[in-house]
Amino acid sequence: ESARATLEADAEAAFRAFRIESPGLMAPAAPAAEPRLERTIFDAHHGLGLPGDVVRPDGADPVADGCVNRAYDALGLTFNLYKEAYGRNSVDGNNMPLDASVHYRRSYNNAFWDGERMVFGDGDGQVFNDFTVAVDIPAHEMTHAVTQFTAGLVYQDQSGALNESISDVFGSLAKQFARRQTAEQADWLIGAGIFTPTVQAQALRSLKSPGTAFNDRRLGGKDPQPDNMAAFVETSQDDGGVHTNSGIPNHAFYLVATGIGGFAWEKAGQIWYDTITSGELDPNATFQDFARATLAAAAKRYGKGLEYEAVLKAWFEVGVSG
Ligand code: ASN
Ligand code: ZN
Repeated sequence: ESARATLEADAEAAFRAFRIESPGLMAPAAPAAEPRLERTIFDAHHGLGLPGDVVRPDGADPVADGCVNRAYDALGLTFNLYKEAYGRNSVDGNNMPLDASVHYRRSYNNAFWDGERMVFGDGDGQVFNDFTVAVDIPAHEMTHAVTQFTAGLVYQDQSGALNESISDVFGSLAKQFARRQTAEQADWLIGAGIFTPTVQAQALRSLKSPGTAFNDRRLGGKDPQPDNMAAFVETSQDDGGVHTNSGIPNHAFYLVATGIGGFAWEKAGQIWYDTITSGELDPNATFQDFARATLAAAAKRYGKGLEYEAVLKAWFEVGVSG
């Protein structure tokens, strides 16, 4: 309880500073322009060159290649989540056209945002299917672009794990938004369906139960994600464990969303969105900095009611306090 009191006191100070330093920052900003969705899907033809050739320009009919159409649809879905839930026009807030390349390299077991575009591998067909089959993966990659244009979280150690977590949070929210599922109904999985049936894996990661998404020798054994600071992984690999320690803020978001209830993209998502767009978060923010910023954002938007309490309780449960 004293740790909780300290976190709350610090959040209180952060909130006061926030109010003083950013008058009106969270008032709904007038959009710079009418929202405009412009998608272009490219085919890298299994090579390294990017972006490759245009295979589906914006407004064109679906093509025979399912990867192309899934990427096209996922970009549209994620654009709509940001626009409809948060009033954001594309990843930069200014209608930046969205490009994605599919069929990058051969048997490539990953997807990424390269600073300009989303890129998807086909998977090796042994362990991984192609990376467009789970809508939360394109949404995760697109959210790296949103983070780049907003909080600018440095992709290393705790700020890197926060960067990763934000991509998982809005990736999962895009899937929930598409399915109109409440926090209770959602599966909270990232990458469900990207593994071939022989792999002992339900997904890449779980926000509901970090550490339980897979257990397969070919994936290095058991899902290594912690759900509490007590199990924080110190490592120099993976930019300081950004895909591992993201389990902690991921689970905090899950607890906030289920604590508040209803559609997670509404209040919980709004609090996280306000946090990354506040201009108050340091690019090298720690989990504790981020926790305080989410509390300040919750208080700013919803006052100190059940939403604020849910945020406070969630960070306490994952061991981020004091
Ligand atoms: N799929 C990974 C990600 O977006 C690629 C990477 O490690 N940057 O997190
Ligand atoms: Zn990522």
